[in-house]
Amino acid sequence: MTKALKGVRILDFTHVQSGPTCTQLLAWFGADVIKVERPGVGDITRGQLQDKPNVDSLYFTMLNHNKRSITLDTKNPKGKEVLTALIKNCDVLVENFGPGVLDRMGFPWEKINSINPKMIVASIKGFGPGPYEDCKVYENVAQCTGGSASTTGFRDGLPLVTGAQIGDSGTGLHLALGIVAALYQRTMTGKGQKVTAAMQDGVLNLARVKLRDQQRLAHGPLTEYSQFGEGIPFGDAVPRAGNDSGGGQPGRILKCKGWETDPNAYIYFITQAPVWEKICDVIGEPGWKTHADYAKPPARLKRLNEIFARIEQWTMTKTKFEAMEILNKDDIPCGPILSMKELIEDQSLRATGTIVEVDHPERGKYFSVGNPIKMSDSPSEVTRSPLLGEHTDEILRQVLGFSDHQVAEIHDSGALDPPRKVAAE
Ligand code: CAO
Repeated sequence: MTKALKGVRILDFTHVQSGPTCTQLLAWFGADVIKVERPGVGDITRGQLQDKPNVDSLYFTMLNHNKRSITLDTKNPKGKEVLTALIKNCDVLVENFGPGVLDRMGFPWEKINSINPKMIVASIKGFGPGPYEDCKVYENVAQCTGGSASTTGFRDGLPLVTGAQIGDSGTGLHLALGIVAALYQRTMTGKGQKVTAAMQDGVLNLARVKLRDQQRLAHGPLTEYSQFGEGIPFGDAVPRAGNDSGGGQPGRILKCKGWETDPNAYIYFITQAPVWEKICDVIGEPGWKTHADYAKPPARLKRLNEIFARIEQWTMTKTKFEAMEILNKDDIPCGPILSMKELIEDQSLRATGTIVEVDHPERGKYFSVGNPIKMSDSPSEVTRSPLLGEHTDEILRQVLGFSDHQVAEIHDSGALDPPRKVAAE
């Protein structure tokens, strides 16, 4: 079976998390992703958060599946020649260097476009044009500057960052979509273009409902927020809403049996209006079906704390899985709080390839998250990440067509060696 992006070649200049997320997705769709890494060092994450000494970290391996690795010192004159050949032979260059790095390397957009007018140059930066455009950015900075942290957490507590990497992986996803759209446009125009995704913009896009609420505030209190029922006035900015549901159907995280010792014995429970009567029956409050204080959603909004406290009395008598089973029979939307331990052991996620076991020559077997996007005609198989420079000679010969003599010249030039070694020679 063929793959959706078969025949597309990516010059992958990405590192850390945001860019590698993007190019890993493209690789899963069948693109040939050539990761260009600094000789001797490679992507810094190879050596970060190592669980086993002297082998590529899970941080690296889990973000760089299905890619090939070439090491190249792009500041070495011969290295620049090889990079030029790569630009000629690839369809897309993806990078998430700090601001100005590609220009300082001697490869601004204009030059790349003159070398290969069909090339799409896709970049992730922390910020778009404006006061912060020159700043380096990591995940949590993006969460803080994109509106997520100010709206996450409890009203009376600190702003919070989330475990989901919405700044890095979220922006990588945005960029991947931009690249695929640019590739499609190129089939009609024949031209490349610049594609940029700023992490602040990506986070703000994911926090869109909070920008919605910011504007609703001008017209009155946000009635679905707990603080409305608690009689606490709203300020001029969207407050943190704890675990309140972000939609029009009130929801909360509630304790389940075992919560005293298990930090994840909780369930998310949504009091969706169409199933309100079923909820009343399940929790043993049939009188609430007709009582004026509870029967209709607007009346319930002022009593959410009381209502959820009563529902919690019921959920505390069940495990989160028992509660899930009972509630789903009645179509009541809910979800157990699943730990990473439970997810990694989940057989249904294994069966769909969302959790995969991968074998690596140096670290052995490990689990990873496979492609979450399933396509009926472009299956994704997850293959291990490359060792540093594993495919250097293969790429020089097979992709760039260099002869034995040229490859020897490139080796002799020091372009494939760590700069430190060159300086010592
Ligand atoms: N050969 C020679 N030099 C290379 C090279 C290669 N193959 N690959 C990289 N380099 C050099 C660059 O040329 C650059 O040198 P100069 O600063 O002298 O021009 C240098 O490596 C450092 O690049 P950098 O600024 O990208 O890396 P950093 O570690 O200082 O910063 C980060 C990291 C992530 C903060 C920064 O890259 C960034 O802001 N990226 C954009 C936003 C982003 O993606 N952030 C998410 C990261 S994941 O949390």
